[in-house]
Amino acid sequence: MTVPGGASDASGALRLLLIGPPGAGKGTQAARLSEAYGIPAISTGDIFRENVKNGTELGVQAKGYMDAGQYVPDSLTNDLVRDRLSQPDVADGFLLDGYPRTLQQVEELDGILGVDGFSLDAVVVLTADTDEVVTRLLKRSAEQGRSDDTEEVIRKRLDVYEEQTAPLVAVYDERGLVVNVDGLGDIDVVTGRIIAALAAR
Ligand code: B4P
Repeated sequence: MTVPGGASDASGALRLLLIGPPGAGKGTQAARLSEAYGIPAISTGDIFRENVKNGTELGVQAKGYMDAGQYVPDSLTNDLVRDRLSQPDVADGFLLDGYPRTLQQVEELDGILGVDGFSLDAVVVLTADTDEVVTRLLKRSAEQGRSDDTEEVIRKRLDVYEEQTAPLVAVYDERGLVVNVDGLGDIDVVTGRIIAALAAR
């Protein structure tokens, strides 16, 4: 499915990125957008957590970084995305949630897509202020007990985001791909904002 009146390539495939600080609502919105557009949502964070849960070699390697609020090394992350994007279900498009997060990952993704002559249609940047995201993540911590949702680790993750991921917005903005969306407010309202912003492109 394509965005009515909006971005997608000649084949109708829609390739989106979702960028935002921890707690901005990436995972929450990715699930809804996946359903709305009929494309798989691929969350590197979810894939890492699944590997940690199953005690795989990748999970063992990733866990220490995640628990400290650090990014998992590019080499591990890039390999898993390269593998995931080789699966047949991405033929009609995909939504990458939480990847790329570093400039090196941007280059890697360019390379992965470039081999097939594919390009991105839009990069949705979800914004939310620090107080709000800390509140959300502490609430999630109380509900789900995620090991990286302690206040100290949340603050570290926010610093890492500012340092390593925020600069990606300028890179994609230069390519004319960025769609800024306010992530504050009711979850359905935020979904509506994203869909409207993509349709307006
Ligand atoms: P992620 O899983 O991506 O975790 P996150 O940034 O916290 O976002 P998440 O999607 O879970 O939360 P959301 O904002 O939706 O990454 C976890 C870790 O994995 C990273 O720290 C890193 O170590 C590693 N990793 C992942 N990708 C990597 C990469 N590319 N390179 C290197 N390392 C990588 O939601 C947060 C909470 O807010 C939820 O409880 C939700 O219910 C709530 N919420 C959402 N929207 C709301 C709204 N509108 N109002 C109120 N609450 C809302």
